Amino acid sequence: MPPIAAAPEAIDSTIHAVATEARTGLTSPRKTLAPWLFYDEAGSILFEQITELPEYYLTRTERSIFAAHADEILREAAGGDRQTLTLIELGAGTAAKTGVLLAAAVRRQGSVVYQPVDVSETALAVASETIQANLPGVTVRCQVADYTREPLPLDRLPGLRTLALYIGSSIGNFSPGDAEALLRNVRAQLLPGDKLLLGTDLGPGPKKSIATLLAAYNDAAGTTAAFNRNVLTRLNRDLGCDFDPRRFLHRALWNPTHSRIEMHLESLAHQRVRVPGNSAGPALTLTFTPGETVHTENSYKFTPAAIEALLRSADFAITGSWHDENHLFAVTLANAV
Ligand code: AVI
Repeated sequence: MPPIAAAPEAIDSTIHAVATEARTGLTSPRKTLAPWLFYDEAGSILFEQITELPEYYLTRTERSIFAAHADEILREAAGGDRQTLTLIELGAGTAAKTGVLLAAAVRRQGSVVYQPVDVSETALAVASETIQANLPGVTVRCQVADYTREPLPLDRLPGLRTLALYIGSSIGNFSPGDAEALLRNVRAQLLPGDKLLLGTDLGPGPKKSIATLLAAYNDAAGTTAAFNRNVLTRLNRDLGCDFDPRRFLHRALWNPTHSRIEMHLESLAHQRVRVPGNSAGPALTLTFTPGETVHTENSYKFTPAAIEALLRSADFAITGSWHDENHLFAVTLANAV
Protein backbone atom coordinates (compact mmCIF):
# COMPACT_ATOMS: atom_id res chain seq x y z
CA MET A 1 0.00 0.00 0.00
CA PRO A 2 1.30 3.52 -0.75
CA PRO A 3 2.10 5.95 2.05
CA ILE A 4 -0.82 8.25 3.09
CA ALA A 5 0.99 11.40 2.02
CA ALA A 6 4.14 10.55 0.13
CA ALA A 7 6.58 13.41 -0.47
CA PRO A 8 6.72 14.44 -4.18
CA GLU A 9 10.21 12.98 -4.55
CA ALA A 10 8.95 9.65 -3.12
CA ILE A 11 6.12 9.63 -5.69
CA ASP A 12 8.59 10.38 -8.48
CA SER A 13 10.94 7.63 -7.39
CA THR A 14 8.04 5.13 -7.19
CA ILE A 15 6.87 6.06 -10.69
CA HIS A 16 10.42 5.80 -11.98
CA ALA A 17 10.70 2.32 -10.44
CA VAL A 18 7.32 1.31 -11.97
CA ALA A 19 8.44 2.61 -15.39
CA THR A 20 11.81 0.85 -15.22
CA GLU A 21 10.19 -2.43 -14.18
CA ALA A 22 7.47 -2.21 -16.86
CA ARG A 23 9.91 -1.35 -19.64
CA THR A 24 12.34 -4.13 -18.76
CA GLY A 25 9.63 -6.76 -18.22
CA LEU A 26 7.41 -5.92 -21.18
CA THR A 27 10.22 -5.73 -23.72
CA SER A 28 11.80 -9.05 -22.74
CA PRO A 29 11.16 -12.03 -25.09
CA ARG A 30 8.78 -13.53 -22.48
CA LYS A 31 6.87 -10.60 -21.07
CA THR A 32 6.87 -10.25 -17.29
CA LEU A 33 5.78 -7.77 -14.62
CA ALA A 34 7.17 -8.01 -11.08
CA PRO A 35 4.59 -8.87 -8.38
CA TRP A 36 5.38 -5.82 -6.24
CA LEU A 37 3.52 -3.82 -8.92
CA PHE A 38 0.25 -5.39 -7.68
CA TYR A 39 0.29 -3.42 -4.46
CA ASP A 40 -0.98 0.04 -5.25
CA GLU A 41 -3.90 1.19 -3.12
CA ALA A 42 -6.55 -0.75 -5.10
CA GLY A 43 -4.32 -3.83 -5.31
CA SER A 44 -3.68 -3.81 -1.56
CA ILE A 45 -7.44 -3.69 -0.91
CA LEU A 46 -7.98 -6.56 -3.37
CA PHE A 47 -5.25 -8.57 -1.65
CA GLU A 48 -6.95 -8.07 1.74
CA GLN A 49 -10.16 -9.40 0.11
CA ILE A 50 -8.26 -12.40 -1.29
CA THR A 51 -7.13 -13.37 2.19
CA GLU A 52 -10.78 -13.77 3.20
CA LEU A 53 -11.90 -15.83 0.19
CA PRO A 54 -13.11 -19.37 0.88
CA GLU A 55 -10.64 -20.76 -1.68
CA TYR A 56 -7.63 -18.86 -0.30
CA TYR A 57 -6.80 -21.21 2.58
CA LEU A 58 -3.32 -19.77 3.27
CA THR A 59 -4.17 -16.91 5.62
CA ARG A 60 -6.76 -18.67 7.75
CA THR A 61 -4.66 -21.86 7.95
CA GLU A 62 -1.60 -19.99 9.15
CA ARG A 63 -3.78 -18.10 11.63
CA SER A 64 -5.18 -21.41 12.94
CA ILE A 65 -1.64 -22.77 13.41
CA PHE A 66 -0.74 -19.67 15.42
CA ALA A 67 -3.96 -19.95 17.44
CA ALA A 68 -3.22 -23.58 18.30
CA HIS A 69 0.53 -23.26 18.98
CA ALA A 70 1.40 -19.65 19.85
CA ASP A 71 2.49 -20.40 23.43
CA GLU A 72 4.67 -23.30 22.30
CA ILE A 73 6.19 -21.24 19.46
CA LEU A 74 7.05 -18.42 21.87
CA ARG A 75 8.47 -20.84 24.44
CA GLU A 76 10.68 -22.46 21.80
CA ALA A 77 11.74 -19.07 20.47
CA ALA A 78 12.82 -18.02 23.96
CA GLY A 79 14.91 -21.17 24.00
CA GLY A 80 13.19 -22.46 27.12
CA ASP A 81 15.77 -20.40 29.01
CA ARG A 82 13.44 -17.53 29.88
CA GLN A 83 15.08 -15.13 27.46
CA THR A 84 13.04 -12.00 26.87
CA LEU A 85 12.02 -11.68 23.25
CA THR A 86 11.50 -8.67 21.02
CA LEU A 87 9.54 -9.29 17.84
CA ILE A 88 10.33 -7.77 14.45
CA GLU A 89 8.07 -8.47 11.49
CA LEU A 90 9.08 -8.11 7.84
CA GLY A 91 6.31 -6.93 5.52
CA ALA A 92 3.99 -6.62 8.50
CA GLY A 93 1.22 -4.78 6.64
CA THR A 94 -1.64 -4.22 9.08
CA ALA A 95 -0.24 -7.02 11.28
CA ALA A 96 -3.63 -8.74 11.21
CA LYS A 97 -2.13 -12.19 11.82
CA THR A 98 0.42 -11.15 14.41
CA GLY A 99 -1.95 -10.41 17.31
CA VAL A 100 -2.07 -14.04 18.42
CA LEU A 101 1.73 -14.20 18.68
CA LEU A 102 1.96 -10.85 20.43
CA ALA A 103 -0.70 -11.91 22.95
CA ALA A 104 1.33 -15.07 23.65
CA ALA A 105 4.48 -12.95 24.11
CA VAL A 106 2.66 -10.72 26.61
CA ARG A 107 1.36 -13.79 28.49
CA ARG A 108 4.88 -15.13 28.64
CA GLN A 109 6.90 -12.08 29.58
CA GLY A 110 4.38 -9.43 30.69
CA SER A 111 5.21 -6.97 27.90
CA VAL A 112 6.90 -6.99 24.50
CA VAL A 113 8.44 -4.56 22.02
CA TYR A 114 7.11 -5.18 18.51
CA GLN A 115 8.86 -3.67 15.45
CA PRO A 116 6.74 -4.00 12.30
CA VAL A 117 8.60 -3.16 9.06
CA ASP A 118 6.70 -2.34 5.87
CA VAL A 119 6.88 -0.06 2.83
CA SER A 120 3.38 1.19 3.60
CA GLU A 121 3.09 3.89 6.23
CA THR A 122 -0.72 3.57 5.98
CA ALA A 123 -0.66 -0.13 6.84
CA LEU A 124 1.76 0.47 9.73
CA ALA A 125 -0.49 3.20 11.13
CA VAL A 126 -3.40 0.71 11.14
CA ALA A 127 -1.17 -1.96 12.73
CA SER A 128 -0.01 0.38 15.46
CA GLU A 129 -3.51 1.68 16.28
CA THR A 130 -5.11 -1.79 16.34
CA ILE A 131 -2.39 -3.34 18.48
CA GLN A 132 -2.24 -0.50 20.95
CA ALA A 133 -6.04 -0.58 21.33
CA ASN A 134 -6.22 -4.36 21.83
CA LEU A 135 -2.93 -5.43 23.37
CA PRO A 136 -1.89 -3.09 26.20
CA GLY A 137 1.39 -4.93 26.95
CA VAL A 138 2.80 -4.30 23.46
CA THR A 139 5.02 -1.33 22.61
CA VAL A 140 4.92 -0.77 18.83
CA ARG A 141 7.89 0.80 17.01
CA CYS A 142 7.00 1.08 13.32
CA GLN A 143 9.67 1.27 10.64
CA VAL A 144 8.86 2.29 7.05
CA ALA A 145 11.39 0.44 4.88
CA ASP A 146 11.67 -1.84 1.89
CA TYR A 147 13.29 -4.85 3.53
CA THR A 148 13.71 -6.54 0.12
CA ARG A 149 16.14 -3.88 -1.10
CA GLU A 150 17.69 -2.38 2.01
CA PRO A 151 19.44 -4.02 4.96
CA LEU A 152 16.90 -4.93 7.61
CA PRO A 153 16.47 -1.85 9.86
CA LEU A 154 16.79 -3.83 13.07
CA ASP A 155 16.65 -1.77 16.21
CA ARG A 156 18.39 -4.17 18.57
CA LEU A 157 17.43 -3.81 22.22
CA PRO A 158 20.26 -4.63 24.64
CA GLY A 159 19.95 -8.00 26.35
CA LEU A 160 16.88 -9.07 24.39
CA ARG A 161 16.63 -11.97 21.98
CA THR A 162 15.12 -11.13 18.61
CA LEU A 163 12.38 -13.19 17.01
CA ALA A 164 12.06 -12.15 13.36
CA LEU A 165 8.71 -12.99 11.75
CA TYR A 166 8.38 -13.57 8.03
CA ILE A 167 4.92 -15.01 7.73
CA GLY A 168 2.04 -15.20 5.24
CA SER A 169 4.08 -17.19 2.67
CA SER A 170 5.58 -13.91 1.42
CA ILE A 171 8.87 -15.77 0.86
CA GLY A 172 7.02 -17.78 -1.82
CA ASN A 173 6.86 -14.79 -4.14
CA PHE A 174 10.66 -14.72 -4.52
CA SER A 175 12.75 -16.91 -6.83
CA PRO A 176 14.83 -19.47 -4.91
CA GLY A 177 17.95 -17.29 -5.35
CA ASP A 178 16.21 -14.11 -4.19
CA ALA A 179 14.60 -15.95 -1.26
CA GLU A 180 18.02 -17.12 -0.12
CA ALA A 181 19.47 -13.60 -0.50
CA LEU A 182 16.57 -12.13 1.48
CA LEU A 183 17.00 -14.59 4.35
CA ARG A 184 20.76 -14.00 4.31
CA ASN A 185 20.06 -10.29 4.69
CA VAL A 186 17.83 -11.07 7.69
CA ARG A 187 20.45 -13.43 9.12
CA ALA A 188 23.17 -10.78 8.78
CA GLN A 189 21.25 -8.52 11.19
CA LEU A 190 20.69 -11.24 13.80
CA LEU A 191 22.98 -12.61 16.49
CA PRO A 192 23.52 -16.33 17.08
CA GLY A 193 20.59 -17.60 19.16
CA ASP A 194 18.10 -15.14 17.63
CA LYS A 195 15.21 -16.79 15.83
CA LEU A 196 13.27 -16.62 12.58
CA LEU A 197 9.64 -17.73 12.26
CA LEU A 198 8.86 -18.48 8.62
CA GLY A 199 5.38 -19.14 7.16
CA THR A 200 5.35 -21.18 3.94
CA ASP A 201 2.64 -22.62 1.78
CA LEU A 202 3.12 -26.34 1.11
CA GLY A 203 3.07 -28.20 -2.22
CA PRO A 204 0.57 -30.88 -3.17
CA GLY A 205 0.37 -33.99 -0.95
CA PRO A 206 -1.95 -36.81 0.08
CA LYS A 207 -4.44 -34.34 1.60
CA LYS A 208 -3.73 -31.38 -0.67
CA SER A 209 -4.63 -31.56 -4.34
CA ILE A 210 -3.35 -29.45 -7.19
CA ALA A 211 -7.00 -28.39 -7.61
CA THR A 212 -6.92 -26.91 -4.08
CA LEU A 213 -3.82 -24.94 -5.00
CA LEU A 214 -5.25 -23.73 -8.29
CA ALA A 215 -8.59 -22.69 -6.75
CA ALA A 216 -6.74 -20.46 -4.27
CA TYR A 217 -5.42 -18.45 -7.25
CA ASN A 218 -8.54 -18.64 -9.42
CA ASP A 219 -11.47 -17.99 -7.10
CA ALA A 220 -15.08 -18.18 -8.17
CA ALA A 221 -15.80 -14.53 -7.27
CA GLY A 222 -13.05 -13.30 -9.63
CA THR A 223 -11.19 -11.34 -6.93
CA THR A 224 -7.79 -12.79 -7.89
CA ALA A 225 -8.54 -12.04 -11.56
CA ALA A 226 -9.29 -8.43 -10.60
CA PHE A 227 -6.07 -8.30 -8.51
CA ASN A 228 -4.06 -9.60 -11.46
CA ARG A 229 -5.63 -7.25 -14.03
CA ASN A 230 -5.28 -4.27 -11.68
CA VAL A 231 -1.58 -4.18 -12.52
CA LEU A 232 -2.51 -3.00 -16.04
CA THR A 233 -4.79 -0.31 -14.59
CA ARG A 234 -1.84 0.77 -12.45
CA LEU A 235 0.43 1.06 -15.51
CA ASN A 236 -2.26 3.16 -17.23
CA ARG A 237 -2.50 5.50 -14.24
CA ASP A 238 1.17 5.73 -13.27
CA LEU A 239 2.72 5.73 -16.75
CA GLY A 240 -0.11 6.83 -19.07
CA CYS A 241 -0.22 3.47 -20.92
CA ASP A 242 -3.39 2.50 -22.81
CA PHE A 243 -3.93 -1.11 -21.73
CA ASP A 244 -7.51 -2.38 -21.98
CA PRO A 245 -7.54 -4.80 -18.99
CA ARG A 246 -10.72 -6.45 -20.38
CA ARG A 247 -8.65 -7.74 -23.28
CA PHE A 248 -6.43 -9.79 -20.94
CA LEU A 249 -7.52 -13.00 -19.27
CA HIS A 250 -6.42 -14.00 -15.77
CA ARG A 251 -4.61 -17.36 -15.84
CA ALA A 252 -3.32 -19.39 -12.88
CA LEU A 253 -1.28 -22.50 -13.60
CA TRP A 254 0.57 -25.09 -11.59
CA ASN A 255 4.21 -25.53 -12.66
CA PRO A 256 5.32 -28.89 -11.21
CA THR A 257 8.93 -28.48 -12.36
CA HIS A 258 9.40 -25.40 -10.20
CA SER A 259 6.75 -26.28 -7.58
CA ARG A 260 4.95 -22.98 -8.04
CA ILE A 261 1.65 -21.43 -9.00
CA GLU A 262 2.17 -18.98 -11.84
CA MET A 263 -0.15 -16.09 -12.57
CA HIS A 264 -0.30 -14.72 -16.11
CA LEU A 265 -2.34 -12.22 -18.08
CA GLU A 266 -3.20 -13.68 -21.46
CA SER A 267 -3.84 -11.42 -24.41
CA LEU A 268 -7.23 -12.17 -25.98
CA ALA A 269 -6.37 -10.56 -29.32
CA HIS A 270 -3.66 -9.08 -31.45
CA GLN A 271 -3.19 -5.69 -29.78
CA ARG A 272 -0.83 -2.78 -29.43
CA VAL A 273 -0.22 -0.85 -26.23
CA ARG A 274 1.57 2.47 -25.95
CA VAL A 275 4.01 3.26 -23.16
CA PRO A 276 4.68 7.04 -23.18
CA GLY A 277 8.27 8.23 -22.79
CA ASN A 278 9.38 9.38 -19.35
CA SER A 279 12.46 9.54 -17.12
CA ALA A 280 12.99 5.78 -17.60
CA GLY A 281 13.15 5.91 -21.42
CA PRO A 282 11.55 6.94 -24.74
CA ALA A 283 7.99 6.10 -25.86
CA LEU A 284 7.37 2.45 -26.80
CA THR A 285 4.69 0.52 -28.64
CA LEU A 286 4.22 -3.01 -27.34
CA THR A 287 2.65 -5.72 -29.50
CA PHE A 288 0.70 -8.65 -28.05
CA THR A 289 -0.32 -11.69 -30.09
CA PRO A 290 -3.44 -13.72 -29.19
CA GLY A 291 -2.61 -16.19 -26.42
CA GLU A 292 0.66 -14.42 -25.51
CA THR A 293 0.99 -13.95 -21.76
CA VAL A 294 2.53 -11.49 -19.33
CA HIS A 295 3.89 -13.51 -16.40
CA THR A 296 2.92 -11.51 -13.32
CA GLU A 297 3.66 -13.72 -10.30
CA ASN A 298 5.23 -16.92 -9.02
CA SER A 299 4.04 -18.34 -5.74
CA TYR A 300 6.41 -21.12 -4.70
CA LYS A 301 5.06 -24.06 -2.71
CA PHE A 302 7.48 -25.90 -0.44
CA THR A 303 8.22 -29.39 0.78
CA PRO A 304 9.63 -29.77 4.31
CA ALA A 305 13.00 -30.64 2.71
CA ALA A 306 12.93 -27.47 0.59
CA ILE A 307 12.16 -25.34 3.68
CA GLU A 308 15.09 -26.89 5.49
CA ALA A 309 17.46 -26.42 2.55
CA LEU A 310 16.42 -22.78 2.14
CA LEU A 311 16.92 -22.01 5.83
CA ARG A 312 20.23 -23.88 5.96
CA SER A 313 21.49 -21.92 2.93
CA ALA A 314 20.99 -18.72 4.96
CA ASP A 315 22.62 -20.11 8.13
CA PHE A 316 19.50 -21.00 10.05
CA ALA A 317 18.85 -24.37 11.74
CA ILE A 318 15.27 -25.55 12.29
CA THR A 319 14.24 -25.92 15.94
CA GLY A 320 10.50 -26.48 15.53
CA SER A 321 7.81 -26.79 12.91
CA TRP A 322 4.02 -26.80 12.97
CA HIS A 323 1.38 -27.45 10.33
CA ASP A 324 -2.36 -28.00 10.04
CA GLU A 325 -3.81 -31.49 9.89
CA ASN A 326 -4.16 -31.45 6.10
CA HIS A 327 -0.57 -30.29 5.56
CA LEU A 328 -1.71 -27.21 3.69
CA PHE A 329 0.68 -24.75 5.36
CA ALA A 330 3.79 -24.84 7.55
CA VAL A 331 5.19 -22.53 10.22
CA THR A 332 8.90 -23.13 10.91
CA LEU A 333 11.04 -21.79 13.72
CA ALA A 334 14.76 -21.59 13.03
CA ASN A 335 17.79 -20.62 15.07
CA ALA A 336 20.40 -18.18 13.74
CA VAL A 337 23.59 -20.27 13.89
C1 AVI B 1 1.43 -12.21 -0.87
N1 AVI B 1 1.51 -13.56 -1.38
C2 AVI B 1 1.96 -14.51 -0.36
C3 AVI B 1 0.30 -14.02 -2.09
C4 AVI B 1 0.49 -15.47 -2.60
O1 AVI B 1 -0.33 -16.30 -2.26
O2 AVI B 1 1.46 -15.72 -3.30
C5 AVI B 1 -0.06 -13.10 -3.24
C6 AVI B 1 -1.25 -13.59 -4.02
N2 AVI B 1 -1.30 -13.69 -5.32
C7 AVI B 1 -2.49 -14.14 -5.67
N3 AVI B 1 -3.20 -14.36 -4.61
C8 AVI B 1 -2.45 -14.00 -3.52
